[in-house]
Amino acid sequence: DVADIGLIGLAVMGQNLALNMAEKGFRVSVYNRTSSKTQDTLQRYQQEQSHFFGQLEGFYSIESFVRSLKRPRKVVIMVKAGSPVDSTITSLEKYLEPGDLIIDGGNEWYENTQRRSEALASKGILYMGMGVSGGEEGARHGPSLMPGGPLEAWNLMKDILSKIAAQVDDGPCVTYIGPGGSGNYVKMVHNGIEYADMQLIGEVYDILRNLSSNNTDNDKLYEIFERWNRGDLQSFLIEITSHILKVKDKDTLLIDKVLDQSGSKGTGMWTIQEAAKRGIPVSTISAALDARYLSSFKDLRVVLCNRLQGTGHTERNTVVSSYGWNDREFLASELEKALYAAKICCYAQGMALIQKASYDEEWKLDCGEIARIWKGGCIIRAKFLDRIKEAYKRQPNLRSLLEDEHFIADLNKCQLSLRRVVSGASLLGIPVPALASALSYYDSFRQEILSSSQLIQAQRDYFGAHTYKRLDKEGVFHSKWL
Ligand code: NBP
Repeated sequence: DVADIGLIGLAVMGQNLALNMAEKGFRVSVYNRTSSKTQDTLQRYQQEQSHFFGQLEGFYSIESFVRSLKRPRKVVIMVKAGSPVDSTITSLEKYLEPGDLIIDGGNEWYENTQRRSEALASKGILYMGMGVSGGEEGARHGPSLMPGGPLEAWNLMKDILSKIAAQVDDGPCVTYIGPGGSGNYVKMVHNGIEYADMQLIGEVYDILRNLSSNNTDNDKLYEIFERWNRGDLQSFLIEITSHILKVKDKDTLLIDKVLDQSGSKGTGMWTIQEAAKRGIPVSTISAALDARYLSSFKDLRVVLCNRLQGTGHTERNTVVSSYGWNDREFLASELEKALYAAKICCYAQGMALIQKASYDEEWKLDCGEIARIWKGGCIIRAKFLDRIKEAYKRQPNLRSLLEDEHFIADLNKCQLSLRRVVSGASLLGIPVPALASALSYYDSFRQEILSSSQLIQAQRDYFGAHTYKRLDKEGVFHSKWL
């Protein structure tokens, strides 16, 4: 019983996280249901261990794996979310003792974590649900970690997690998120924001691609993303886009040969379901998820592309010249500002959902700290997150990022560009569902009176006697509208 920590599940994430722990000086025991993955992990360990400060040992039975751990035992599970986590817990718990701790690092539905946590608490076993972001690279060299569960469990894990997480200027990308399934919840919303961020970048790329008049323009698109990556949009997703746009396949860009269907694994869908359940508008995240679904209807798109009309050639030239988009420098700067404004709206939606869940579930989450731990390691890491952190520092009870004075100034600077990009793209027939939804989100919050909502409430009262309230006097009213 000498190992500091055990890890079960040696697929992409688990294997890399185990090596990360061994590198940072911990004695790690590993186990996987299929033994070949344990052997693969040990082989990688042999190859990479020369600069490791800790050690890694493989086990082929759960019992010997558990026996190898120091008390209180700490076991990280990195298996597929859902029933594999339940069966792993069942095979583990008979060897554990009160005070031991299990941490599930998968993309788990937060209520599953709460159910497991309650069941294990009755046996004195601590349980955490921890979001891990950053994919394979992050897991190996420093992910963003979002652990939720009992504070006592966090105190046991704090040292290890702080060392294996990504490190940024203001500390490691890990913090105690909060009780219950809050760690999984925050990771879920992180992924929802990631969907929207990717879709927004995809849409501005679509406009640039569409308006590239020749191969030379096209081959140089990466330069625009490289430039953006030195400004306010600096982020991992913009950076990888510039890398993607450099890769050639024979005489064309490889991206032009990629099948135009984007998949999803479920966390985006959960975010939308959760937002709908809690009554929080997340229209940009929703538009991003819909865009992925729509992309899968390839056969229908192939048929309809010749049947549904768009903009003619002459009109197209008129739009391009009237928007000044013949000038690629100007176009790039318009898109940069539009993307920045839309990004603020998209993060405002995600943070609003986290705040609502925190309120409903009494988690007391710290949104500024959450933004901070997303600054490194994870897929949405970006300079921009510092501004979100600062916004919550200025005003911890901010109702919306749109209410922060710095974001108000940014939005006021960029909103016209967003308007021109959305309207120009619409006139050109380029789909921009996420940019358009961000603009509508912005414009809706800008209205003192939402006339559409007045009409909807009147209609509801008309056909269903649902009643309405008035702006000019107190009370509840029902009218004969006919
Ligand atoms: P997968 O999600 O592909 O799961 C594979 C692992 O689950 C293997 O170790 C497999 O064991 C084990 N497993 C399965 Br499947 N059923 C099992 C069962 N009934 N009992 C015990 N073990 C079982 O691995 P991953 O991509 O490394 O992801 C792990 C977790 O991390 C997931 O929840 C994922 O959503 C999350 N995550 C993934 C990423 C990413 O970039 N991949 C990023 C962030 C979070 P076997 O070898 O015996 O089949």
